[in-house]
Amino acid sequence: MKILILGADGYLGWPTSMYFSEKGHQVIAVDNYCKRKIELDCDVSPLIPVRTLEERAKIWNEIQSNQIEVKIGDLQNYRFVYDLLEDYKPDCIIHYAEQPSAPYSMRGRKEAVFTQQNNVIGNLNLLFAIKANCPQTHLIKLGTMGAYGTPNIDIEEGYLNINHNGRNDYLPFPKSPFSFYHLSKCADSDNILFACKSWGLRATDLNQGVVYGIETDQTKIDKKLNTSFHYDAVFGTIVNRFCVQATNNLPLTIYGTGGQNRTFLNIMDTLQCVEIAMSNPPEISECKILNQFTEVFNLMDLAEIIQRESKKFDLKVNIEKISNPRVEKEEHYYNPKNDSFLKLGLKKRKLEDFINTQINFLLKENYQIKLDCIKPNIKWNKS
Ligand code: USQ
Repeated sequence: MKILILGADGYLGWPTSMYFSEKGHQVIAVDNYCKRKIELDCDVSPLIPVRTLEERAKIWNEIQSNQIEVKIGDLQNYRFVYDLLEDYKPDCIIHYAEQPSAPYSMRGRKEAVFTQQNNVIGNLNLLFAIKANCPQTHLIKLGTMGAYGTPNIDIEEGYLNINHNGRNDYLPFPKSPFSFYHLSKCADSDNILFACKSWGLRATDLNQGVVYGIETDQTKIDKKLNTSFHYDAVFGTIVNRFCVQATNNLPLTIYGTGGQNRTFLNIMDTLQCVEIAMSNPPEISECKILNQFTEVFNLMDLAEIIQRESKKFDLKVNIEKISNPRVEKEEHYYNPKNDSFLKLGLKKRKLEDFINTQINFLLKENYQIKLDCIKPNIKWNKS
């Protein structure tokens, strides 16, 4: 299959590129390097230095017969997107090419505008380019579980049966996101659904939970093929941050009470889910919406698991509740469904079985961390 991977320089994009290349697919890896610019702007950097996409593809291509091709360009430049799709006419497009940090999007006006412009306009250009050049292609788009927020009802997969004033309908699930970043994903989802209905495109929108993990089978082939792993308060997600904190004699930073519940999955299960989605394409005009996660954790329970696992390495780890920089419910009902992936054969990795591998990796490599980027300095509510 000819697969275009957008956002291929990122935490998920690069492992996805190698994963499908190793399976014999033709992979075209695309990125605009915007995350690297934001890293400079925020003075944060991945734990392990990351070679450019071109350099990593060159290393990969020297050891693998199936080559990854790289294109550098911005989805906001519609000519670039149109030319790309006209030249390659891919069978499948995996779209990760978005500013992924909720805190960055809440840093101020400039960052909120950048996030929404980059994400929403980039996605819209892509939809128009698909319509013009390859309307049959299967668009797989990375969305977020955060689009739903934390409603006081069960979270279905994308849609909800509603009975209102004696009438029924099956409608998109109400969205109640946590940040301008999550809002950009909601706008993307609406645009994709509309494009499928109106133009007969086909798409799978993956509402993904919080991803953790530092290695995949392909990054293990050569250290120079590592992915972009963050532990800072801008790009680092909670499990990855906690593991770095635990292995550096720092307390685990719980924002608020720790009563928040979130969905989680291992980075290797992201690859598994995307592959399952690719093997089960939607019909013409259909927009499938799947909830992509394997486990649900309360944040305090999560911290305690990491504390317990760290003890096995003789690490004494404290848990510190700090003032929550975000505006979010700290105690709430949470029952999201993920039946679709389970029915399609997803084999779940459990965080508890895996987390010691990540702690062990971090202890062994003993990378230098920057202490000043651990504490969150972006506040949702500045007053
Ligand atoms: N949190 C802490 N301590 C920390 C960091 C985070 O208590 O040191 C809390 C946050 O307040 C939040 C939860 O952990 O309640 C998750 O935060 P996160 O930073 O791990 O993840 P989030 O900002 O929600 O965003 C991440 C990815 C984003 C993806 C999203 C999926 O950065 O790209 O869309 O996870 S989800 O969370 O399901 O919306």
